[in-house]
Amino acid sequence: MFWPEAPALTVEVTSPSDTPDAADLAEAVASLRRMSTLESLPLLASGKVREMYDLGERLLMVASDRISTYDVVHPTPIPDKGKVLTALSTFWFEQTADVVPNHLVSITEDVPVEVRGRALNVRKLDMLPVECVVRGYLTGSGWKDYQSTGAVAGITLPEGLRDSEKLPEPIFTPSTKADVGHDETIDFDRAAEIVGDRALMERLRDLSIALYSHAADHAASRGVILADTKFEFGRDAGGVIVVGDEVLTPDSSRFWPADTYEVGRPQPSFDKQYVRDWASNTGWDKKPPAPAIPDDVVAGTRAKYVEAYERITGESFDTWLVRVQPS
Ligand code: PZK
Repeated sequence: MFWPEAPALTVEVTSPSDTPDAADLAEAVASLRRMSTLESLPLLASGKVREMYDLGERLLMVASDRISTYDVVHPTPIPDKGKVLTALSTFWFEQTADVVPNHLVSITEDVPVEVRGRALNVRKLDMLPVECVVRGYLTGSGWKDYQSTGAVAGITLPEGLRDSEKLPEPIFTPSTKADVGHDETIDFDRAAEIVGDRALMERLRDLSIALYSHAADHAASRGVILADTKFEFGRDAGGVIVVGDEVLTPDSSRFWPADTYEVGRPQPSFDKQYVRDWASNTGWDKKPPAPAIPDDVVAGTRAKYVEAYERITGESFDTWLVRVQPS
């Protein structure tokens, strides 16, 4: 087949047989799509689902369409996932700018056309070495820790709480930033030790709870429960505390539809439930490599991400695409 628009890229295809077949080539193309490589900028860091590039004075954070379930990235992208998460993060940065300053500089300035909509131009910060987690509901590792100890991050909770139950008030449950493997929940004193400044840690806790409460109230008004979320803070050149990373997205938070919420059982995740349910039914053992996702599950999952964005912001996703379009 003649392909006039073929990009000038070299792909090394590893195949079990000597000659790569159509499936090998399809996988190679899918792998290139997942990489979302910007050749023009120095790559500073690459995470499971996003990349960070150097813009000189600033950074470019690029969200890919990669998706992970059970901590393993699937070989199949979810179209527009990176754009939806970037749009949602931007919505919350604008919404909470009066609660705490954030690192967002621009959604268009110095953002290359090929990543428009999925990338943010942000300020360079000195990142603080703890994850700032806030939980309004008892789920995930919080529920596990409560069941075995009656406490989460050193905070003793009332007896008799059930799976997914709303807490009497949001709690701050910081964690370590693990390079590999899972972040580990730590108590406030340990977090203060790691940061080396107790007053600073108290400020991070108060800012985190203020951000969570603001977002949870907004989400509730739109029929969405914000169960928990994770923030990352840094300091700017003047020492001012700034919230960085992505904020209040499905990759950093648990969003539950309010209309099907039921205490006493795990809640279906707004965005990933399709993939999780499908993946469980395939008999996948949740160890790498993750299986490719079929078209109908991809389409259903994409629709859920867009629905989450539109439900939370009250804006159509197309409005975002127009807003970031090169003029
Ligand atoms: C920063 N990460 C996480 C890892 C990614 C992102 N504003 C900032 N200033 C300096 N450093 C960071 C930020 C932010 N946000 C973020 N690590 C450093 C990370 C891997 C890939 F895209």
